[in-house]
Amino acid sequence: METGVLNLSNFGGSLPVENVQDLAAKCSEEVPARYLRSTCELGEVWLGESLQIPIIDLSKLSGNQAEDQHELEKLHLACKEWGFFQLLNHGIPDEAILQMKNDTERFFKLPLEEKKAYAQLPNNIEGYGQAFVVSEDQKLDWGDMLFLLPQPVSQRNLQFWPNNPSSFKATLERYSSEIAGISARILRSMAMNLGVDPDKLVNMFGDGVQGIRMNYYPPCPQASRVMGLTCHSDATGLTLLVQANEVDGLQIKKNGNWLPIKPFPGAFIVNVGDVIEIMSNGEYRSIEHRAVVDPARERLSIAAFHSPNLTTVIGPLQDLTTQSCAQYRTLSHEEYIKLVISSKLDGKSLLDHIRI
Ligand SMILES: O=C(O)CCC(=O)C(=O)O
Repeated sequence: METGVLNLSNFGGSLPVENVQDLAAKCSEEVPARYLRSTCELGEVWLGESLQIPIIDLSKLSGNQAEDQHELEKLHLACKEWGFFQLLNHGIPDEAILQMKNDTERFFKLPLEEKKAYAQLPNNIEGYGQAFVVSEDQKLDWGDMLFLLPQPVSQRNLQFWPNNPSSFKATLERYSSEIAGISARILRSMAMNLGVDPDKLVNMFGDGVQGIRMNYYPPCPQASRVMGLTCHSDATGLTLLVQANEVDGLQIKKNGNWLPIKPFPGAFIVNVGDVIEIMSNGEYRSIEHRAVVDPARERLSIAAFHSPNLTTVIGPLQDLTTQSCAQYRTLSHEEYIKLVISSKLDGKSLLDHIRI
């Protein structure tokens, strides 16, 4: 590895906790108290069907035609007012997505001992296990995950990439590169909308960090009292998520309530992360979201997180702070990653440390 380049392997990890898939197989009625949440934390869920996140057609985002201008405006509003949208006509072949879903599902179906061969190591965020457990008394999420860092390619830790299913490595490699391509196209449109050089964000995110988190949420006998993934905003720049099976569970915070998201077949759910909120100097919003679980069916999702390359500092873009004051501090990428890894998931609390 080149000298002077940050090594993503040693930034710290999560405290080890019980495997939830295994625990779920043993719990037929009551789950341990550490998983149960207060009514206040569970909040109110929006039951109407009328409100849904915007839909963006990527094939219309080149910005060259009049109809593209309309789609760019829709994207701008989606990023400002929702921080979330569904992305259609993205051009990734269905079969690449299906293969990724299938291989993920097959990995989680392996016996625990086999999955443990890819377990997270102390002080490392990659591998099979849980994330964001930073204290012994913190509430726990009803889910396991396999987290990998496919990019930058020079920093891949193939020891955490499953050998079973045998197609997994090739599938992830293809998925990772297809998704990074889509992410770059969205970033270009976002830069145009923010009024900065169209290549600005693409250059910052070029050869950047891509993390892929495969989430497995087992069914839970007390589903309405636990959380699959605690309410959080993404500490990264841009996330593209797919549900790997037919079970819904993603909810986003809207007007103080939780809004369930119904994914369109073939769409990616895209969201603005904290890094884009910071770089846009608060114009775009990274929105709190969470995953709930089902009483009878397992749920799987695959989230692909994109962050700038490791030489990029994290702060408001200079072009956006000539007319108005910077609303966030500028941090080195190293400082930023350390802050993220040492924090538990807690809504938007990370941004509160950085907001001026
Ligand atoms: O499972 C989901 O739908 C949400 C996943 C998520 O928010 C994450 O992995 O950060």
